[in-house]
Amino acid sequence: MLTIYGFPTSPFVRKVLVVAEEKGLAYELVPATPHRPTPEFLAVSPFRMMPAMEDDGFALADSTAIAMYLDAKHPAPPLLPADPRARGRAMMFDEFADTLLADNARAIGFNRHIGPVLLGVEGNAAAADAAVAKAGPLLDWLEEQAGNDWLAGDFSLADIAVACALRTMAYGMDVATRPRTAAWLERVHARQGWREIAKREAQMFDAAAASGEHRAV
Ligand SMILES: N[C@@H](CCC(=O)N[C@@H](CS)C(=O)NCC(=O)O)C(=O)O
Repeated sequence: MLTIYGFPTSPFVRKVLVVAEEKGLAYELVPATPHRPTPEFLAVSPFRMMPAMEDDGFALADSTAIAMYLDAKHPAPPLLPADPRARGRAMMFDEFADTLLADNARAIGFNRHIGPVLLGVEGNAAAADAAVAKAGPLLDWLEEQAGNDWLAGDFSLADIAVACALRTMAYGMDVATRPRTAAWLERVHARQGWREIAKREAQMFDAAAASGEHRAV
């Protein structure tokens, strides 16, 4: 049985959850936070980061590593295009999402919404504003890349990773102001797997914010 540890407001956890949904996998999501780690979480997350997973005794951390593991174990539908150029681009988008985009997304989403509402900590408005300024050119580049279909050939890890980083950014700003990006995001958001995770994320966010359960940061 596949167990995924983390909280879906993280772009990396969300990415793994959407991958699992796209592949139609049965899995259990165990809410976990690196700030109040349980022994079970520490046992599978050597770097104290989310996401981490355990699958029939096999533990793995890092969203891209987990995505690649799941893709190798459950090849259909494929997460990566077969065409060499499209595959290279898919991995480039995944890296772009996980580094440049996610760094700014977290600064924006956390300081403007997730921190104050979910964790009860005051957001750093200046840090969020600085991240918005840095995100501008990244979003301009994404707008140039977005066409009438998916980012790298067929629907792939590229679309999942970038949309997941943008979802975190969207907690603190409108990410759909550029027309081609907005249309592409709508296509991603219409997919069944995305809808399932978005619904669960909203429920978990609201429940955690209401209970104060995660306020130990
Ligand atoms: N490269 C990792 C990044 C994971 C990561 O940075 N996760 C954050 C949450 S969004 C985390 O667990 N941070 C805990 C910490 O920095 O203490 C991945 O793709 O999974």
